[in-house]
Amino acid sequence: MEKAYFSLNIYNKKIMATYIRTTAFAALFMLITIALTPFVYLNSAFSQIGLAPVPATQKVLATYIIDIPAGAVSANKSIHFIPEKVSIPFGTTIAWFNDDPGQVHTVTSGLPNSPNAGKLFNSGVMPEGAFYQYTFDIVGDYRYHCILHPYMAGTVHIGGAYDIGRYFKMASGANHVLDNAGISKLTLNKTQFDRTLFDFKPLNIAIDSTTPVIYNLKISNDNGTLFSNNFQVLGGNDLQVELISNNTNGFNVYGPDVTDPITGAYHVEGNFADGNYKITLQLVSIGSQQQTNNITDEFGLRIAS
Ligand SMILES: [Cu+2]
Repeated sequence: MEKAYFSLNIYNKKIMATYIRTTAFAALFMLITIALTPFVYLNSAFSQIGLAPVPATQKVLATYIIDIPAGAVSANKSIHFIPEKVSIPFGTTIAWFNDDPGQVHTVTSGLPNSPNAGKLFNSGVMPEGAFYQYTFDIVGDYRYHCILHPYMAGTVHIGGAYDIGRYFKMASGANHVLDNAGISKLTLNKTQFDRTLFDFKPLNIAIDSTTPVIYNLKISNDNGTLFSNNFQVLGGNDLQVELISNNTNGFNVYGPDVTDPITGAYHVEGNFADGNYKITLQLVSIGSQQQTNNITDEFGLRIAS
């Protein structure tokens, strides 16, 4: 499994970073193993002290990645988790990666020192290069932090809204809200959340889990098509696309978060004005087979602020 280092130029040295991280972790693991060996035999609980799983040897189910960036250990750093505040549909698995050189961190539910801190999830100590993953199944807002550095904090919003089309189910971190005409519409409030993940699940379409599938996703409004792009996923996985509202000129696409195998979210940045939009999803091809029978669904989306 290989995490893609998208969008942020500081992560461009992907291969080297992976190599260094793997080597450094192997050395660290050996040292800790040697140091703990006498205790492990005395008390097996020591084997659980939080050597978090290593990407190379563990299967990552995660589709959405939150990064603990270099320098996160510093209280002066403005953001300790990237992204710091996310809005995702229920059922989404998040993987947090510790990419802070030489630093250990935790991902722990709740507010620091609150009575329920760590009750829902707690990664334990994560060395650099380790990741922790958790699947959010219940709608709500979740705060989390690092036990070792309580100024490190983030928020996950789990949305329960979904729309079912003829071929696809579209779930999202957004909510259904009544518009002025009293019609319930999936509404993305960009003041509340500057980013929202959409999950497209094919319904009743047989796709082998290892076959690459290409979808076309179009965003349009009354002025016509604003954005159109093809996205590839491995057949067994949903297509996940995050819309990010910022001052980007035009649209900027990056992802997927996880490249091997492709299970990660894609991201579309744009300057979304308030208004009504249409999201059109079309199945383009399964493996080498072009789909000519127009497997397409349209979903409504309102963007508000
Ligand atoms: Cu920390």
